[in-house]
Amino acid sequence: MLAKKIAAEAAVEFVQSGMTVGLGTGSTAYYAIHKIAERVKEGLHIRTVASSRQSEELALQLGIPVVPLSGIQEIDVSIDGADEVDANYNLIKGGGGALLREKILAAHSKQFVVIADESKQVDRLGKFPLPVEIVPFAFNLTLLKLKALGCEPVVRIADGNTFISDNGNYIVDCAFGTIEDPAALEQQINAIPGVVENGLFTGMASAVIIGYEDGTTRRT
Ligand code: ABF
Repeated sequence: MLAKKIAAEAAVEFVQSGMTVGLGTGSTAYYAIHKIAERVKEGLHIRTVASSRQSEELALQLGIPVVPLSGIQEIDVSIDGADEVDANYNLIKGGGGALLREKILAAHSKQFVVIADESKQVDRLGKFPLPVEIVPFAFNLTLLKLKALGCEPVVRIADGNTFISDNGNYIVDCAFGTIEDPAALEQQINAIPGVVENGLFTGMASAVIIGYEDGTTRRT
């Protein structure tokens, strides 16, 4: 898909030799990882950390050096996709189930560059059900607390089984409808015992690159 590819490739211009780079997850981040691999072959000297097993495997297959997160202090730039992006750079992420590691990477990145095709732009977040990662223990009680915040929580199923994140947890997709105050909701959800993290990323993005099917990109 052209729009995703060109947004991803534009973001890779942020990467320079000597940097530690955070690799996102998903079909847009896939193109960024491929572009980074091309540049590594041309002599770009970097190390990377990955936000999912899937992205780590892809990077290693393509010859990109990947180091464990435990071995680094800070990330220079992370490049990652999103499910929704609002005009204030607030995001919903986690459609791919990697939101916890993605948020850890973003929180430790000097620059967090978000890449998306035009379909991800929204005025207000909330049409895309908000993914929330919860521990399996007493998950039904955690669902009650989530419901009390005004959503319909649904435990994610994949291939007929409960989806298990890279961290051994469940993902619950929470349809809130329009989210009036994303920053407040992000905190309210994380205050529930049993919640590990949620897919609202507020005030974290340093740049957003949107790709369009006509072959243009816009950096906001
Ligand atoms: C990850 O991939 C996510 O946080 C988000 O859920 C998804 C974006 O989807 P895609 O890039 O495949 O459209 O970045």
